[in-house]
Amino acid sequence: MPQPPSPAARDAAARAPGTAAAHRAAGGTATDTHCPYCALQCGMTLHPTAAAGTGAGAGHGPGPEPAPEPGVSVAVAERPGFPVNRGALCGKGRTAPAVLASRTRLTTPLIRRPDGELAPAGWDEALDRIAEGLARTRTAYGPDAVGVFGGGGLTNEKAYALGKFARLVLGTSQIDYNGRFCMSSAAAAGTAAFGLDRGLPFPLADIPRTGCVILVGANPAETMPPALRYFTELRENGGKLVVVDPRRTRTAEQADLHLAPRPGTDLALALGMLHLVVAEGRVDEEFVAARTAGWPEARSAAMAHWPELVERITGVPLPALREAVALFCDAPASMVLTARGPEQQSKGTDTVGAWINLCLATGRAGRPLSGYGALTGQGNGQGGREHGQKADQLPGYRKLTDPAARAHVAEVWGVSPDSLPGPGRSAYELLDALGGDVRALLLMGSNPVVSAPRAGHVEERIRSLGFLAVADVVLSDTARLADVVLPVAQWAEETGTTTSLEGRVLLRRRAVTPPAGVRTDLEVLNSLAARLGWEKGFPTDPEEVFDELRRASAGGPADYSGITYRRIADGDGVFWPCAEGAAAGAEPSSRTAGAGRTGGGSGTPRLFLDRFAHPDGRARFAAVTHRPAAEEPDADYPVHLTTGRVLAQYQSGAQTRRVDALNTAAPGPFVQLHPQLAERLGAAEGEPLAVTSRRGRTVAAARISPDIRPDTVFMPFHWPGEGRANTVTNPALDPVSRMPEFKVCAVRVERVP
Ligand SMILES: Nc1nc2c(c(=O)[nH]1)N[C@H]1C(S)=C(S)[C@@H](COP(=O)(O)OP(=O)(O)OC[C@H]3O[C@@H](n4cnc5c(=O)[nH]c(N)nc54)[C@H](O)[C@@H]3O)O[C@H]1N2
Ligand SMILES: Nc1nc2c(c(=O)[nH]1)N[C@H]1C(S)=C(S)[C@@H](COP(=O)(O)OP(=O)(O)OC[C@H]3O[C@@H](n4cnc5c(=O)[nH]c(N)nc54)[C@H](O)[C@@H]3O)O[C@H]1N2
Ligand SMILES: [Mo]
Repeated sequence: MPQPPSPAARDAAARAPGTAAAHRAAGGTATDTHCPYCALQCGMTLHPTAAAGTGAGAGHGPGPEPAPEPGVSVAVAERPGFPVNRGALCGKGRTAPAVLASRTRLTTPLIRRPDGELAPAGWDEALDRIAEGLARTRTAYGPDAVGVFGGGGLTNEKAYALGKFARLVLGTSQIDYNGRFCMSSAAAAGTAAFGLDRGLPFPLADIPRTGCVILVGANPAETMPPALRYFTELRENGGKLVVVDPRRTRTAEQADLHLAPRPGTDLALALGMLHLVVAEGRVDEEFVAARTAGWPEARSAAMAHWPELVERITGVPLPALREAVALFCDAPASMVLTARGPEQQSKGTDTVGAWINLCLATGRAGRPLSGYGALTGQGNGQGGREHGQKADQLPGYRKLTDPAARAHVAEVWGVSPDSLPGPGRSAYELLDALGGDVRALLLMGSNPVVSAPRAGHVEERIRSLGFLAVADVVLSDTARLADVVLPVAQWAEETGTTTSLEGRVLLRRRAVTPPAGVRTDLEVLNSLAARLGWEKGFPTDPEEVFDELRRASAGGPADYSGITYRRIADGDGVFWPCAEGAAAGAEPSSRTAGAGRTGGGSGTPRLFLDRFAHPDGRARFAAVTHRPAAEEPDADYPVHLTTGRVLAQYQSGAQTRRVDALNTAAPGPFVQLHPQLAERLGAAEGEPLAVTSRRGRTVAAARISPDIRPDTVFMPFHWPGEGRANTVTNPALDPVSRMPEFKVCAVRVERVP
């Protein structure tokens, strides 16, 4: 029987203008794919619209909503068959096609002219300029004078190619990415405890079936709305939801118990709960003896955290702490899930370690329907941290310092292991070094002028670069500062894989032809590599890149070798690890899918049920003790500032601030503050407030609400300019993960005269 063409082959065909496939891709058929935004990677179906000029009528398929904006060539429709979101989508996902429209897009390369303006240029001239800029810097100052900055929204193929480009073509160690701001503390703690970092070691579908979930510093009602249903179903099934957040969020409103600690005190809170677990005789001694190591040290560290002391540090009343322990321990199975609240702290790794300790001590890990998980953030936040754009990493989640890993990957790349550089700086440290010993930067998939901590300083460092090249889909706030800007294709315009927060590897399919003048990131890397002497090794066909990634990842912790485009094209994705040879078998029972084992049909949905991934199969406790935030309130800066997200905007806003419907829902920055604090300041709703820290001053409208602690203000970080939250945030780094302390610093809040 003839084989159907692979998705990438169909893609290649679709590229040739005038072919039937091109016609179909441009306007003939519906395409099942995934959302461009968060790590949930909701399934959606894209329908061509009349705006594409293809003649496809509006009544095509199930009613797309909302009405597409002018110039938009596809509309989003529900895809109920995809199990993760079962058709549900948030407003960002529904309006994502607006960012495809050429009126919001970059459609030509831009080069900075001698008069200082960015002006349209041809592709060859732009690519030549970048190759020259990078090569000149390398020749004059050495390879480490050239930096590369990537993003967790890039597909696996792009993240892999970018890491390879940095190490091989540029020979630089100076590469890191925005996932350092996102996932690094949970990843570091998960790796230390379990020997493997996959955000969720079980599918979301397990949540409604467990008995109790403690959701720490996570606001899925706004950050992953289609996933909220899993928590609602948990409660409908009689399970309990505990939310730990200094704010009473839309998520906290759903909880059976809401604990509102002072920002930056989760470590004490988790240790206080563990103290109570020991004091109340709730330790699962059998589990601890059989499946863990390091309990005596962790136990004595926790015992130093008396409940009364914890109450004083966190501001959480002791009875509420006791109730949380009871809910967690009385349930037959329970989970702790963290997101950025406890992780984006200068002690995020220890904090996550303490929450994992709670799971291990009570036997709530490595068992069905129990465990610790982190809710990964970006579209490819999981895969983006596995395949080599991180400063210390090679593909397959291998360590750059491990000689065996270097030898394996060097062989796949056809180079000598000695030619691979060592680990480089972490994201903030790299940004901080710009204009110093890192003089040129290639940036792909991030907008640090808005999203980096102490952003005023970062912006100044970026401006001081000798050379900056940015590849983006829009003229982002950072792209505006570049010497050369390249307009690239995005999600619906190209095929690629992402790995969702569940560790599910998914195929995002090309549904439309990119605007004329736009190329893919893979094409950009291919052309730059060729100009810098690497004619081979940087294919532009995503499936070819993925096949190489499979080989590079084979045998590594994140083993993708058994996953193929064909295999994920028509199903619901495959959970890694999935080694070659495991491809054809039936799905293993959840009992037998152990730590390092690989699954059959759908890969390995559940990890650690037999053993953890350390060589001895045991999980490790973390012997951690509480310490204060890097900056505590004082007389000059008496209020805590914490930061985060709102429903209708995404990250630096580069994409969502270009969508009318989303700007109507969330038009600009604000300062959320308690009525008591507002009264003390004499502040009225909507009036501008200045928020000042040791790093700078930002101004945004007062939003007075009883849903926040009186000693804390909250700002979303989605906007540049006067209301940029990151002007004031503290770049204090976690010593292990190098994660900045986005979630707590000390500020002064004042009315603006
Ligand atoms: N709408 C929208 N959705 C998104 C994104 C977006 O930008 N917009 N971004 C995506 C990405 S990359 C990510 S990483 C995720 C993030 O998803 P979340 O982690 O859910 O989002 P945040 O708003 O950053 O933080 C969650 C909560 O932490 C609380 N918090 C603040 N300080 C503390 C603290 O010290 N301790 C505790 N326990 N809680 C604290 C905040 O009040 C906030 O409600 O969202 C993803 N989804
Ligand atoms: N104060 C504060 N700051 C924070 C956080 C916080 O909670 N508080 N959270 C942090 C977290 S968790 C994160 S993840 C970061 C995120 O912050 P950023 O890294 O700035 O994230 P985005 O805004 O998603 O930037 C992605 C950029 O890549 C572009 N892009 C999209 N698709 C593609 C593509 O396929 N190719 C290329 N070349 N470009 C593309 C987009 O247009 C956009 O300009 O912010 C961090 N900053
Ligand atoms: Mo993130």
